[in-house]
Amino acid sequence: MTRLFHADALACQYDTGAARTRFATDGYLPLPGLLTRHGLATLRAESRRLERRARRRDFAMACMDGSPRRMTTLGGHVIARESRLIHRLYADGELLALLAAAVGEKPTAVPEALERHVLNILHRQDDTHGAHTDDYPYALVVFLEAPPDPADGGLVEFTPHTTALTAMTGTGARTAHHAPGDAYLLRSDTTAHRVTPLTRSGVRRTVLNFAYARSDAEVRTTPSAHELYG
Ligand SMILES: O=C(O)CCC(=O)C(=O)O
Ligand SMILES: [Fe+2]
Repeated sequence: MTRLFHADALACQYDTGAARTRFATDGYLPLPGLLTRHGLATLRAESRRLERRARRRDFAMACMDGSPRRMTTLGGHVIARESRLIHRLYADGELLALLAAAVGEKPTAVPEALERHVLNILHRQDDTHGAHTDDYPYALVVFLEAPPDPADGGLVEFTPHTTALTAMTGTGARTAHHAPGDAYLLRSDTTAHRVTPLTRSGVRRTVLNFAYARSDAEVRTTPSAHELYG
């Protein structure tokens, strides 16, 4: 199989120790250009095909301080049935090795299919994935489409080492812009995060989010994933 991603993306861009320190400090580690050109084209085509099964969501999530969800989503249970490609990529040995090098332990698959690998599409003005924390500790977010201009919104905003969603409006919040083919790794259970609203129509932001667990950790799941992907 032609490669979908650069297995050496971490090693090429970081000293491993520095990457781990940065991830531990910031709760966020950018992986620019993780996908190969072939990988981006293939996964884009796959997401276009899957989008027909996706559902429009427009609600306030009660368990996350009523933060808004205005987006189109497809849950991991459907993707597991419909996309062998994404199902395989999620469990790819080289991808897991890259993640292990960044976080300092081998991430394990999330037990629940629904939360494992999801597709999030922002495609209308004001679309946003409001403030939250994830149930599981590690999220690899892979960009298939993104507005080229940061002024168009769709930025990931995050506050390290806090689960308080009110912190998102404080001075500790940081934003990052990514291009298609980029990815980032997030310590998603202890880093409050959101995606800023699209400021105009005619732009799209599509990501795959791969969630991973820690082998030893107990997880208290929230209703959030079922509300957004069920
Ligand atoms: O789209 C993003 O950048 C973040 C996605 C996310 O936070 C999630 O799916 O839980
Ligand atoms: Fe998240």
